[in-house]
Amino acid sequence: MTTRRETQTRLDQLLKEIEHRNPAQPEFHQAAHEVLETLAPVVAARPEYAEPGLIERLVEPERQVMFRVPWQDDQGRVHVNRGFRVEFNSALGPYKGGLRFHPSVNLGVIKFLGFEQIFKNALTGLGIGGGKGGSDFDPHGRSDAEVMRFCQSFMTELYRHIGEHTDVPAGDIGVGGREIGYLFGQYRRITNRWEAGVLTGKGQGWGGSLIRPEATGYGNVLFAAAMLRERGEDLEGQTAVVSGSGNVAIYTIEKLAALGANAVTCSDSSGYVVDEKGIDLDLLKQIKEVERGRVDAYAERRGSSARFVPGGRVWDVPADIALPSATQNELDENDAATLIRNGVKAVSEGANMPATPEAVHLLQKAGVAFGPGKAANAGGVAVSALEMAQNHARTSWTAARVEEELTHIMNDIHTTCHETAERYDAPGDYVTGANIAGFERVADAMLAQGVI
Ligand code: NDP
Ligand code: 2IT
Repeated sequence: MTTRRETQTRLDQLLKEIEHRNPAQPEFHQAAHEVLETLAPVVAARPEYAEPGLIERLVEPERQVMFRVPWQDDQGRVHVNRGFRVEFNSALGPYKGGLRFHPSVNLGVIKFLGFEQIFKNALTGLGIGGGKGGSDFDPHGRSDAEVMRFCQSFMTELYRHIGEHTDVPAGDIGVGGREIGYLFGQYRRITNRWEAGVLTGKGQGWGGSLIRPEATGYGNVLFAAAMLRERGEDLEGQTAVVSGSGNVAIYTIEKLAALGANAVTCSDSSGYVVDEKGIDLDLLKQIKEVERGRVDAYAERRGSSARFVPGGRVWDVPADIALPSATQNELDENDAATLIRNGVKAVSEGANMPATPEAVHLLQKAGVAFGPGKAANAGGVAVSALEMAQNHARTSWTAARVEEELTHIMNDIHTTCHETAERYDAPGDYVTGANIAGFERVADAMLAQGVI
């Protein structure tokens, strides 16, 4: 029998090969490290997982598509962006995962997100594989017409790679209801099909699921609540710091308030707002969802309880719980030390990989409950899969039904991660629990389906 130490040596060797074979993709290396450094206990315990080639197949996308996206701005100038879709793993179902439009997007970023998505989607217990896509297009400051032309050009290539049984994109940073609408319209025009299940996050009048916009933020708060419950606490009366002010952050703040907690911050790439009375959600939604403005406008209009801190990070504000909901690597070791010094009890990742590996280790060492993104933010993709189910049945469920399903799914994910961590001698370590539980489900399906 192979020992854990021998197995870890083999995984470390594989990590070196991954770095060598995928140069200049630091985010992908980071995501692969974070998973592979927790798998030794399960690979050592179950010989079938040590089968040559299994993990090597898991870290290699099934297919990667890169394409040119030319479009014209309102002055008639031509711009050329780069489009991506990484179809990582379809052992459990059609590739499923969002599209990100942000200037920082490159192949390594999309691969990190696609790799995370495999395990996240497995944890939901639903039949969805892992994929991700996007573009280095920056929607900030672009008119609706420019965004529409970009989306149409993007879909003019993407349509040939996706489909309700093949690959089902959704939103992520820079892609919300407006963009999904333009993308869906172009897909329908090119294919001449009403194929509702080809994209999720659609508008509610034309195939979108109720609670999909809320699902990621709501789900993350439910996951944080489950971690606190495990320690005999709840959210009532807790102060929370939330980063970001987009889809995930807004509905995180909404659910915190519904469960009796108070979010006192939000942010964007210009800086953060701290509001000692708690974030006024109607004002934030008006500025971000309607006006597409910046968070300093919130502080200007809110009055004396709020101030804007240019360039700063929300983690400096004392709080009981922290919910990073903006982007990768936004919470580093220094931020973790500040949170710990201020007595934080739980950190739950609404964004994908927002905490650096050093921050995660520090938080766990200090006994802070830490919910990794692939478990904590799985509510979004889970409700996307419920949207696919509704589309397939040509029906739509009530908000109450979708929210009840979401609550079950988040509680199940929490229990699965918690129990799996205990089974592999890592009690309370949700990172290990999430990675191993997600891995087991995907690896079992891959083994059953042969070497493909
Ligand atoms: P949005 O585009 O709606 O909002 C993103 C927010 O994060 C904005 O406030 C944005 O500020 C800020 N942000 C983005 N990039 C940076 C950066 N490089 N530096 C500082 N701030 C930044 O995206 P979402 O809310 O949908 O996504 C947020 C996170 O949640 C991402 O990590 C995403 O992958 C993850 N996620 C999203 C899901 C979903 O269903 N939407 C599901 C699961 C995870 P600014 O406008 O200034 O750029
Ligand atoms: O990171 C994610 O899980 C998402 N952006 C949502 C993906 C989806 O298909 O709903």
